[in-house]
Amino acid sequence: MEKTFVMLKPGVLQRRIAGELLSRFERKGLKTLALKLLRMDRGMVEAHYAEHKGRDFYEKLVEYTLSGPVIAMVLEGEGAVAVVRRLIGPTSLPDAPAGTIRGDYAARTRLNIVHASDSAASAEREIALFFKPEEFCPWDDGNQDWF
Ligand code: FUP
Repeated sequence: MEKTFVMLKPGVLQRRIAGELLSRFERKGLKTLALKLLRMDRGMVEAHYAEHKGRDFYEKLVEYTLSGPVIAMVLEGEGAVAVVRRLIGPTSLPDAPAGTIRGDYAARTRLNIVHASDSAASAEREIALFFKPEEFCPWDDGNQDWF
């Protein structure tokens, strides 16, 4: 089964909507395999957003990501990378449809409140940046046929 990485950015805890967002992933049937609250340091943020270094929005993006704790998680499901990207909606806020997380909860691209891996390769890299293997908690819910 495919795994993907999701990060709820600082605005989520600040606005007290972590439960609502986690609920969307659970409702869809994605399985939570690892989850933690953490405060990223600059080195970690720079590693995570390395591809954007030098872009005009980069410093503001780093600043926002450092502005409070984030919630990092690994979700599993069939086609999880693409499924989660559809649930969160497109990067550019004016294009994010109602019903997606970004469409429903964010008004500005820079503050789009959630990150999710955009490919299986990014998922692997991002999971390794945020989690040690022993932080995974595999479990059997007994209802796997439903999902
Ligand atoms: P996504 O994978 O959808 O999070 O999008 P990107 O990796 O392209 O962008 C990472 C973050 O940079 C976004 F969440 C917000 C920020 N960003 C901007 O502020 N302006 C842009 O034009 C593009 C991205």
